[in-house]
Amino acid sequence: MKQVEEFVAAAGDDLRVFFAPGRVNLIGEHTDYSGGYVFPAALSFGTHAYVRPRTDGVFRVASTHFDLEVMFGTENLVYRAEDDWANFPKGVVRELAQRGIPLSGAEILYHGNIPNGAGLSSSASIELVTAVALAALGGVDLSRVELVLMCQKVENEFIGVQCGIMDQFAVGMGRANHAVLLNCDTLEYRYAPLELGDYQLVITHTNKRRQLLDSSYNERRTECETALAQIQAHHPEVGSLGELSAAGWREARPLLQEFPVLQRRVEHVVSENDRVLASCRALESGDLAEFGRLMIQSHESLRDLYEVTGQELDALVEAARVVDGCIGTRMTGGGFGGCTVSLVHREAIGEFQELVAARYTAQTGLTPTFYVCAIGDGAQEVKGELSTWQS
Ligand code: GAF
Repeated sequence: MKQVEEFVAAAGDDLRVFFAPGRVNLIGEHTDYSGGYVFPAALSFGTHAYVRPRTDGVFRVASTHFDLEVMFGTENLVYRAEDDWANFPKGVVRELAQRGIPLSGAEILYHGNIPNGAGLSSSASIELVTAVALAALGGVDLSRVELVLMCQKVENEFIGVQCGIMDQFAVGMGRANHAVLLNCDTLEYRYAPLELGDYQLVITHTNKRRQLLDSSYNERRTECETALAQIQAHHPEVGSLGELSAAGWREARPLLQEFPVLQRRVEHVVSENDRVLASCRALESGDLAEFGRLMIQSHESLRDLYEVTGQELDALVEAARVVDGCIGTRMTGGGFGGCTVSLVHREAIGEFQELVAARYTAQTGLTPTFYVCAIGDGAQEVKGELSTWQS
């Protein structure tokens, strides 16, 4: 790509290149901000940041996908709607500056291939690639988990999306060919090898765009907080919804009997949490059929109890379920549009794409996009020969 080549040529020996992936969540949806479990993996595609250090404290950020170019310093940084995607790097610079990290400015060109608004964490990818790059430029040794938490703070406080920790964690901490089982309450985690045998993960994009900021995402979080407060009024020992066992929830459920919507939300969180642990066990024992069944149950719970799917995601899942060779399918990410993830026999992938596209288009008028996924590593500096990563 010409813009990248020109940037690389102009930067010469000063050039540094960083990469942060997108993520796909296998199961454990809308559990992170309730202190539950999630089971995401980093994708092999994501965002590259081509960086040329400056010495005047000024940042100039540009993207190969948008015309917008924004310049800013390290002080008085505020969210501005017209700065669009550049609010992510601005927020990161603001956080780093507040932590006293030396920031001498930089030219940054972003070049990514995560579809925007697809629920594959394009925002966390820009945040992490910026944070990892600027920490490296500043020569500071912030731990990766610190950077992950910092980027979540950017999203919560600068952008205004009350997201949990899952996206930033997967993007910052992912490992090739592994999923991460993360306890979002304690941040304890472990990697589980993604051994899928003859099956592959296929992401299908509804091509219905949505942004968490204008979806009901924040409303769901508030509902969970309200439900927790009601439960805590009688059971102060319950620290988070993620802590509730199925038996604990059966006992607490009558406390919310006047709030059927809240009951449904909690029911989802508690059952989804169990499904994450069961999925991890199924994967580790090679029981992919069980893993697939749990994916489908997860989608049904997100559709009926948590109400974050919508007709496009439901149409994709229904279309996928009837394809021979597809043993599991569900929405992934925040919902309200975005993508599904499906477990498909490698020999059935062509047929899967054909049948799902035909049924989905007939039902919605939209054309889906498919990505057969490879699972990659978390954010990092890219070293080595230009030709291996250039554009
Ligand atoms: C979005 C959020 F950013 C995550 O924190 C998580 O809540 C997810 O939606 C739903 O599981 O991706």
